[in-house]
Amino acid sequence: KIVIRKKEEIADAKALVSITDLENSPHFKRKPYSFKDFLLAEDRTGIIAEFKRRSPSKGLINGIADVGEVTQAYNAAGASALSVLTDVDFFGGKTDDILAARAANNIPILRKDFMIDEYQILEAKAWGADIILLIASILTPQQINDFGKFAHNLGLNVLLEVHNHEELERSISPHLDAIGVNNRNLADFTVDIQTSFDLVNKIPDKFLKISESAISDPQTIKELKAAGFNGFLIGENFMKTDNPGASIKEFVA
Ligand code: IGP
Repeated sequence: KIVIRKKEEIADAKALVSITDLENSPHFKRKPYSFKDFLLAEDRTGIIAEFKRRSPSKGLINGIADVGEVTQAYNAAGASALSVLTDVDFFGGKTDDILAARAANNIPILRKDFMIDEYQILEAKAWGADIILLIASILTPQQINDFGKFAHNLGLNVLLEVHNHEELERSISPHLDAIGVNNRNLADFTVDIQTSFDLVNKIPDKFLKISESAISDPQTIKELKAAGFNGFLIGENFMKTDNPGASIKEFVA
């Protein structure tokens, strides 16, 4: 089970880089890419392709892949967006990963992490991300609304992640752009694609609809699309191979 770092630990990190320094980052002035434009673009696949070294459920997935190379290959294969893990403790992510992905690509990047403080949203912008993730199960409705508003004021796109109907209902806010149904239960790591089919019609149509996790074949994407999903977040299926770039190419062929 994932135990989220306490807010005080993040507060410690604030001593390292001041908010002013974050705001002075060269990326901070850039207008973030529109998640919607890339998800719905005719020449893109709707796939949000993830760079993930390891996970709490699977352990080591890929210890050698180069983040610049892999994300460029994802982009070249038609990914609508990139997802880059920056959580260190559970996923072996690094700040440098998102910087390297940004330097190599001009499509939207999701900072994949457990956001529990506005400071992390400033980091995301400073590191060149376009989208932040808010996970309903670890945030109050008030936090979701406040963080969403904070991100929108910075021009960032906001993806809310839910796992059941109750989380969805309590977390809806005008400061969201996309709602992702995580097929993986973060409490026990069980996966079930049916979670997406069960929730899709409960998501208001003004939000982009994303299905997340455990997607491993193109046929599932066809079915999810037919059910109303616009986006498909895929990590392990590509990362577990020796060549994630070749693997996405084959997947979309
Ligand atoms: C990708 P998968 O099964 O394709 O590797 O899943 C992504 O959905 C998953 O990494 C994820 C995740 C998260 C990771 C979904 N929500 C929240 C960390 C935190």
